[in-house]
Amino acid sequence: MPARLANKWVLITGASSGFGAAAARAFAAEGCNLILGARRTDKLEAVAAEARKLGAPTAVFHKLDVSSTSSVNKFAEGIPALTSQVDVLVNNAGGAHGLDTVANGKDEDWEAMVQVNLLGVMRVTRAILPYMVKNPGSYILNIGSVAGRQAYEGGSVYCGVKAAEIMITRSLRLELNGTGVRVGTIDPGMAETEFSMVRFKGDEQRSNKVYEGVVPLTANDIAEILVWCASRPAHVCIDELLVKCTDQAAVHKLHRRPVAAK
Ligand code: NDP
Ligand code: 8X3
Repeated sequence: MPARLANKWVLITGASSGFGAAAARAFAAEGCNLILGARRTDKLEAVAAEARKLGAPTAVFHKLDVSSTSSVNKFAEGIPALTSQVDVLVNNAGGAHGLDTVANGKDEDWEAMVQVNLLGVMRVTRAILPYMVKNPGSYILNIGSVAGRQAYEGGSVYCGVKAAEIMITRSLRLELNGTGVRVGTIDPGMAETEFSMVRFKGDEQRSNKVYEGVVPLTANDIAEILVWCASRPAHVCIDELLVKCTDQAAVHKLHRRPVAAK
């Protein structure tokens, strides 16, 4: 029997766009309470309002910068006023900055990717774990990437931090064995979100090229998978899932249809 999600408490980082916002809507439709974090609070406010309309009994949001320990700790300090337990933590905040080769890489891009994708997951997990360990059946769902499983040119640091995310997930599962807390990584391939606009620093043309002629994953595809994982019975842990669009057989092997001339 699938677990009932109604009234569970779900905390999502990076809930202002893409997978995180779609996950907020999907968990809201299941009747979950939501705690949402990201830096853009105007976007979070809109996602939280939508979530309430979709059925979330509670949907609160707070500014969160996962690259700052004090921001993460302040975010977590707000939890006891809402609930004594977190049932699902979606460590989703992240992204790529640039697509430069190692030879041309920029310190600020490398540092941002390590801070958000690697240290961010560590900081948030450390801060939220006390609300999960007394709660068998709770689930930490980390968002990895196909990039953590396959290297590509210009992806050195992003591939590296997403590979680290897989190892963090595996270590944490070992550390939490016996507590009943589940830990999994969902590793998507190409999905059309704000990801490429962030990677290419607002260059819309370059960003659109990434998805040209293919049918990529959508944020909703990943949100549905997160809800499915969380709704498995407490004795079932989805450890690792690699999810790609059908047009993407491998990072470099994409089936692109001809695009009509404009
Ligand atoms: P988006 O750019 O749409 O979403 C990224 C989210 O992360 C935003 O909500 C952003 O919020 C948040 N974020 C970024 N930096 C920080 C920070 N320092 N503190 C808090 N929140 C932050 O992209 P996606 O939805 O695609 O990305 C979500 C996750 O999925 C990322 O971890 C990404 O690496 C991963 N991924 C994406 C794939 C894709 O092709 N789209 C494929 C595989 C994995 P804000 O800017 O408001 O802080
Ligand atoms: C995002 C997918 O292939 O652009 O994590 O790195 S990819």
